[in-house]
Amino acid sequence: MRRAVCPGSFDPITNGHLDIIARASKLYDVVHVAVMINQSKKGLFTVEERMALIREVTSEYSNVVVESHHGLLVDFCKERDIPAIVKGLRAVSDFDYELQMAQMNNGLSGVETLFVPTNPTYSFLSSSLVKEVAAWGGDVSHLLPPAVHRALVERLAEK
Ligand code: COD
Repeated sequence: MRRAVCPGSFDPITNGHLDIIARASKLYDVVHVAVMINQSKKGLFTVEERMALIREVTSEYSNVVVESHHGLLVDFCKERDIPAIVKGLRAVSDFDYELQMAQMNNGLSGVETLFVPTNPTYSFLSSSLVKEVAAWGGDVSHLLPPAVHRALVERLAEK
């Protein structure tokens, strides 16, 4: 079984994330989507809500498994015998930090990181920008799966 992980905060999952997960699902037998828990960063959605949204929008990909992890990504990989991390690269600005993480993770455990160039339609897209624009009433419906857009609008209305 060829396994890979797509890690992230996914607060919430965007069309950019989904594009990378869908492409990874064609390359690997099993793709683990890992919602990494960062207790010092309070998200707009709880980890359970993020996982439920990811499950909903990836339901058509039968080889995608959604999980969460508190701790190092390399430990998540070791526990599941995952040799590869798949990351999307949006722009040169992503590269510096992504390269540092890839080298650190490889040095810690030998896990490899594979970079997939983002679909140009989503090269400017991040969860934080989407939340900021939506919070000010901007239309982000074309940047999110419909279920995620609904959840975002509802969550912002509660605030
Ligand atoms: N197009 C393509 N890909 C995208 C897009 C887009 N528009 N947006 C995001 N992505 C991809 C990128 O590969 C990105 O890395 C990934 O999706 C996740 O994005 P986010 O924003 O949800 O998550 P981040 O950047 O906050 O995730 C960082 C991690 C949680 C992966 C990282 O901090 C981590 O591995 N933490 C675990 C603790 C650990 O092991 N630390 C040591 C690291 S060396």
